[in-house]
Amino acid sequence: MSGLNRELEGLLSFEGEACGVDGCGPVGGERDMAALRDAEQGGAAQVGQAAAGAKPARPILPGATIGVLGGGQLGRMLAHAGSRMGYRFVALDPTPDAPCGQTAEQIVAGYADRDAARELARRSDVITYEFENVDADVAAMLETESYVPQGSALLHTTQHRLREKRAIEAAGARVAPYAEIASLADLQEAVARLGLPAVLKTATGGYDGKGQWVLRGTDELAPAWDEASRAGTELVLEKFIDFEREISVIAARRLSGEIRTFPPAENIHVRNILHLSIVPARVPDAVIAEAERLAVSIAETLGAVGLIAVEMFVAKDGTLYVNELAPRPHNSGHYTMEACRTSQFEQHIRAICDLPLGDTSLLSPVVMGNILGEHVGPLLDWMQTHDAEADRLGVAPKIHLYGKAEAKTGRKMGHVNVLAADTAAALAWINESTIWRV
Ligand code: AIR
Repeated sequence: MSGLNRELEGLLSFEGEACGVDGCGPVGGERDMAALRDAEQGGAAQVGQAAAGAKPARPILPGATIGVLGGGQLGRMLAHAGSRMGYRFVALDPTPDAPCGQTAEQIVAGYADRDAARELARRSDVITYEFENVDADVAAMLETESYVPQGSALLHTTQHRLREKRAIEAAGARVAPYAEIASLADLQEAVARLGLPAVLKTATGGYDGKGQWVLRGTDELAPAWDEASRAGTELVLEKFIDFEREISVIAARRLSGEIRTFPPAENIHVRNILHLSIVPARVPDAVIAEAERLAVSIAETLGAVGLIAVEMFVAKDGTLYVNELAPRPHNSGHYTMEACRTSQFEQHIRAICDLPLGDTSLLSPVVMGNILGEHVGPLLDWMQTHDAEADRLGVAPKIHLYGKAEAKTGRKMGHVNVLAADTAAALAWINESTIWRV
């Protein structure tokens, strides 16, 4: 091994965010080292300017710039994890001073702006996305003109519920019975066949409960059709699964095929928005093992690179139904930031840069609680007081805020990871807390 490689090996030898990575991260002159390394490898990768159409030599090493389509909280937390490892970040997002733009460089432009996307490519060695609603055509253009290891095919699949369901079924997993809806007559026929309650969803564009109508009575069909058909996208009706629990598994896959999964999270939603993720999930070990097996099968079948989050319903008899997929860091994986040896954000960087994946072991039981717009005021009040209840229960609440300017009701503004000796203590603290009373 050359002296240079030994030095690079040293730069990469840390494991996860729990190792005091702050002390390891951004190392001066990484760009020079990367350039030197490229010279050693025959100059295949041009750090800072991925040549059009050329695939940079893998792996992508610290000193390189990671371009992110989307500049929200997921991009921000990716940039936090990646900059500790020595990467630079540039995000493309239409909102000035976006959450990721506060910790990385930002190009302020719409997702469909091809010139801006080309500028992102010019400034990046590798491109990723943090939001599935980024423009798929732009992602496809970037895939041919620069380096997008995740590819645009998975984005194309997961941007559309019907395509996504077919892909899940092809991976050998179950989905809730569903029907494609193109008219009120289709809706009436599907409801007669699948029964009520059922959920009408837009095939594209929805997240956090947006673009969904729960149907409980036949009198609700026509009004829901009226509203949903105005969304200008195809619609899908899903049979409502009477589930016992909702869980999710996040898997990471590298181009080389290496896959690791994070411990499944049990998710509790309020008004269709994730409220809590409880880890370990309170389901039998056999369900955990099956959920992890399905996530691996889906990641493999879809040829995912980077993270893929798999949301599932656990029916009363233990059967798992896959609800939806997200080819990016996921809200239900925020618990990994303090509670796992490697966070989902570091793992995504490792996967897209083709570095060995990190250990995903759980360090502590944890409950993640989302901070929505309405919770920010109570959270800020709580932060200024000594919390005797946290001491009594032996819990450590860790605060994450995303730097969003507007605290609208229902908007994700941050989260709290409550570390505890067991999830019951963390849940007891959350129930007692004044933060989530509204
Ligand atoms: N996001 C992406 N898919 C689902 C979610 N929650 C994150 C991304 C995106 C941000 O939410 O980080 O950029 C958008 O948040 P908002 O509050 O501006 O809608």
